[in-house]
Amino acid sequence: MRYFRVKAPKLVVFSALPFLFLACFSEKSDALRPPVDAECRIPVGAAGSTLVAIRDFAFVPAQVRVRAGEKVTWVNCEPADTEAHTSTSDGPAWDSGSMASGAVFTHTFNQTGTLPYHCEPHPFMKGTVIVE
Ligand SMILES: [Cu+2]
Repeated sequence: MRYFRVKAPKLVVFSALPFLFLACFSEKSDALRPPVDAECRIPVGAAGSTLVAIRDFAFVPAQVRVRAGEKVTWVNCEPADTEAHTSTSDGPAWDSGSMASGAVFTHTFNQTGTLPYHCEPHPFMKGTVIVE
């Protein structure tokens, strides 16, 4: 009988990575699964919010679409030794203030419109909330 080397374990590790990443900010993971890691806890109160992760100096996803009256929650998923971020409207609509690793900020969007925002310390970090 011939012996075949099985490469499956490596494949399993790689195919699991996208799911681990998604689990960080998927609102479906809320309350159903334990936090993925210490830096990125999904807050229980975020159920019903559209979640935006802050990770690798970017807002993920960079654009979200909500209906008027709905909430968006930002979660800082960076490692503990990373500089703080903010979620700051380009206009006066909202400003999270400094968000350290693990911090959570929620804003309710009552007015329709396209609202660009950025991170104060890192202006290259940009995102958009579209309120319909
Ligand atoms: Cu930042």
